[in-house]
Amino acid sequence: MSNELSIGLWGGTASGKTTYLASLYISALLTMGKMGWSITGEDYSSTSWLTDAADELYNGKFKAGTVADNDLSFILSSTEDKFGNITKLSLKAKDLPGYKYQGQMPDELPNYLTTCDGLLLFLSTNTAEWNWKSLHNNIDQIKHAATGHDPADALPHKVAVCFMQYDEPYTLKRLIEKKLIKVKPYRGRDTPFVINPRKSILECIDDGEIIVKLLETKFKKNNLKYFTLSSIGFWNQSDGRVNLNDCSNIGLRGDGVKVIRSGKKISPVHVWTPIAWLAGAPVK
Ligand SMILES: Nc1nc2c(ncn2[C@@H]2O[C@H](COP(=O)(O)OP(=O)(O)OP(=O)(O)O)[C@@H](O)[C@H]2O)c(=O)[nH]1
Ligand SMILES: [Mg+2]
Repeated sequence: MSNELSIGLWGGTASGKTTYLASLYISALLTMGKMGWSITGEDYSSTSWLTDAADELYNGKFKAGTVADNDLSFILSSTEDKFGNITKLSLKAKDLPGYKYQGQMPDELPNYLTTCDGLLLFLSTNTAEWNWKSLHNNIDQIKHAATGHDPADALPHKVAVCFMQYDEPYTLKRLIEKKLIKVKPYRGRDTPFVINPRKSILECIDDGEIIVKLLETKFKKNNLKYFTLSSIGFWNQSDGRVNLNDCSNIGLRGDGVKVIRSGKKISPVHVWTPIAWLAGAPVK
């Protein structure tokens, strides 16, 4: 038996959309053979895009900002549970340049977002141009694209609100100051986790308060959940311990290009968790 849902990606410039897709693949490989999820392209071009992006990330590099519209489709499937059920999701991940979500979105975008059952909304301290005003306008367009939807009503979608890149040093420092970080073992290494993702958005994201209020007014409160994610994880010392003063996984190459310090030992944090929640599967 399988349970099929469609999920859409939504986030401004540099919120981490492209890196996230690559990290899903890497994270799935790391848990292969155990209870978990897998991702594969629905067609050859999506598969080859995904393996290229994952290979780049695995080799310690970020892809450049997206310039073309990549219409990608993936199948996400969970491993079989004890009743033989498999959850299958279709991730219609338009990997678009983030500026398309600023100002008035081109018609195809609200049309796509409104047909999804679940949405992954990405927020980060990196997204200067996409702000609460963009969010308000995006939601308005999604409402108007939904056939038969009274614009005065809350939208029916489930939204996983994802605070991306919390590993970023300035963000992590602020989270530590606000006592929102707890270090716990994760896949054999010490990893800093955020205790209260909703509060972390209020504390760290520009206009966090108004963004959270808008979301909680425009969507049904029970259909919203907050997450903190890192597509690249942290830098650990050789014994697997983490030093909170030196755990950023970003390094700079001699020519100034950002690289991932851990290289092939990259370990994305919680990237599948919002998907499990959207799918109605237990969230670990
Ligand atoms: N620290 C940290 N930085 C990240 C992470 N993911 C992405 N970044 C940084 O953010 C930049 C933008 O990430 P992308 O994945 O390209 O963002 P995007 O939303 O696809 O951006 P556009 O394609 O321009 O809309 C990257 O080049 C990295 O510098 C992460 O998990 N942690
Ligand atoms: Mg991109």
